[in-house]
Amino acid sequence: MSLKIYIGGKLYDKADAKISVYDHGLLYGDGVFEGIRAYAGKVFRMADHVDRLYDSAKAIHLVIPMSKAEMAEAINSTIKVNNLSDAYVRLVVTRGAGSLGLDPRRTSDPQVIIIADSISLYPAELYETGLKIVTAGTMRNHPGALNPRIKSLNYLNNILAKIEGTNAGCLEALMLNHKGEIAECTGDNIFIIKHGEVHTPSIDSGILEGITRDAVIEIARSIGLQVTERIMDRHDVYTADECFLTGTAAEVIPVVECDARPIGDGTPGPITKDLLKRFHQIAREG
Ligand code: PXG
Repeated sequence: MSLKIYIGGKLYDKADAKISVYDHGLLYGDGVFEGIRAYAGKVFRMADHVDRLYDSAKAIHLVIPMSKAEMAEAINSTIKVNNLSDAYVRLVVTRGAGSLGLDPRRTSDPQVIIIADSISLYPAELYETGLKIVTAGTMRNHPGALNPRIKSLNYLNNILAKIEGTNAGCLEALMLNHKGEIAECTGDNIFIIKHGEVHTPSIDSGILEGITRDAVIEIARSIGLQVTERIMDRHDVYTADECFLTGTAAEVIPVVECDARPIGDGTPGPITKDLLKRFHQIAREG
């Protein structure tokens, strides 16, 4: 059976799921998105994802043509109609089709697209052995240009950073903000462990406020770990005892090397492994 894609309230076979080439989402990257997971048929942190989507839309003056409750219902029914239980949902809201020219007033009919499928970001063995990362020269968006808290359809600088990483033989790249401080990786937030405490860049480091990041902070605090959100620099990563990344697609993945320096003893650390295990448990329990 072909995958069914939701567009504007209707379901289409994957091959027939199309939007206009005049859509400003395509012409200008004018739109917002979310990446959401479902475990055992239940969406993980649905309300947080829907809230962030509407916040991103508001920030770009985009009115989503349905309520949050209707959006949550559309996400659930798209997963269900495809008979998926563990799923990755890619939700996109575009500005809609219009005439050529930047002005959003030339568009009408924002498109809500929901793809329920699966995703595998990194090879499974890297969850055991850990990722190597390098710092990219391409920096994260300047908050005064496009605030990184907006999950917009403009991911080109993250894509350029990702290419820098893969060109250097690493599957992920570390992005700095315009001040040279640690921001995040191209689609994941970053954490380090030092002396048994957890540290992660604060929101004002110019990052996306990751929902997996929030979940991991809660899990860490619930087991008595000290978690500090702060300004961090590369020295903090190089000298960390442990490091890991979080994201909806990546979940929790250890990092064992940064810029050719082994992190800790160069293998995934015990706190990272524990948090990874607990995250999987909590995600599956709902
Ligand atoms: N930072 C950035 C820049 C992201 O895009 C995260 C952190 C992690 O946030 P969450 O809320 O997922 O814990 C993201 C997540 C996709 C896709 O194609 C989306 C992301 C990452 C990778 C792929 O759907 N966004």
